Amino acid sequence: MAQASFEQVYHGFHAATMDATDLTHSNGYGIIEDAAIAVAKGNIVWIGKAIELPVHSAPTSHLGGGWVTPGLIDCHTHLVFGGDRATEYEMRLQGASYEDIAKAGGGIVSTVTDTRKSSEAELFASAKKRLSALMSDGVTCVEVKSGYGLDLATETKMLTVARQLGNDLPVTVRTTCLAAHALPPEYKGQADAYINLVCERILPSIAQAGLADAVDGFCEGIAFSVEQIERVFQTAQALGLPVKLHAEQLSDLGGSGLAAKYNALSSDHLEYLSDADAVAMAKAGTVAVILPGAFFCLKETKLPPIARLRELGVAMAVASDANPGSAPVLSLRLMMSMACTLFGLTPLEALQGVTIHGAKALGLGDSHGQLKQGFAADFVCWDINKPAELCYWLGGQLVKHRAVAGEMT
Ligand code: DI6
Ligand code: FE
Repeated sequence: MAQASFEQVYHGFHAATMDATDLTHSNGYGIIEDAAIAVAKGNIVWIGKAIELPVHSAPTSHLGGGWVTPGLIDCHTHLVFGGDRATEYEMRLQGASYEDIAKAGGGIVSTVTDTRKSSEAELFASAKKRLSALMSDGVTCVEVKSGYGLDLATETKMLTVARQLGNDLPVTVRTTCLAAHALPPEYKGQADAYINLVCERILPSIAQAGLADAVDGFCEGIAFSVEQIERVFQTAQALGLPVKLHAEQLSDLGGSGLAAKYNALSSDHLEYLSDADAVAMAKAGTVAVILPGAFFCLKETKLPPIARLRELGVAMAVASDANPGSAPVLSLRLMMSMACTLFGLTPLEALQGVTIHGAKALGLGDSHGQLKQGFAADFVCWDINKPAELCYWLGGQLVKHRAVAGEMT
């Protein structure tokens, strides 16, 4: 009998495949009890019940029980930055608001100063520590944004470091140029001139160097207007790069409607999202990325319109927003928990948010975020008895095994 050409077989676990097309086994998790996964060339080449495995002669590992899910995808982070903002955190605890601090020259701009001063090696070393924490809690794919450079040299430095993280560590890294994150101090009072720099110089150069997989902006009273972001999106489109947006985090400027108009991969934050823009996102297939860590850290009280997004069928992703100001977050699983407790997602929606929908928010919906033939063999084996435990436990070490491109890491 012909043998299947597997390179490695894993068994000894139940699987929650999150497979969108084959939900016959369960209630949305794509459950396969007593499952096996066969891999070759970094991809899943067979998945099903272990007793149905085809004849093969590949090495076989028993994972010792527990549940296997797709590796977690953190689709919104700012992991590369210099310094920290613990002092600003103490100021906020004393009553200063995030916007007050930003207006007084602190906030994002203080991280810009520290990031400009840091060498590539320093940025790599500090980001590696934070990324390692996310990875040890189950992340196998992460998006990393620039946006603390706000000049060509430093934006380039940040994205080079982000690419290097992906080359050196067992994790897939997608990079996003967020040059339109804040107004650099040298452009005070000249936001349009800075947007000229972003569109005429920074984005073309970053695109030419192949350093960005997408382009992002911050549409907000303390950052850029819809008109300014539209110029950034037009430039991105001309350069062939997909867009995403920080929108409706602190107020409703209508950024998400603009994002939908440009077929953005995602619109992120969304506490102040209007109904019209939610409808526009649904029509465009733009993913709603919810960031409960920033909501929690800023003691935000306005909730994103989760029930409406659900009703409209907008895919909801959950991400860490890991950054030194509004979300010093080092666990994506904790964000799943907060997405349930603070925002009312179900544990199933939270897991979809860091797998199938996280992948979609990165343009990786056809290769990542599901355990399925032809998809990347990125998965995590968890020491749990049911998938809802991923949201239920706060902290702790639940990861038993982690595989990226079929290799245990
Ligand atoms: N919103 C955020 O959550 C991050 N950027 C943004 O536009 C926060 C960035 C920071 O405070 O350093
Ligand atoms: Fe962010």
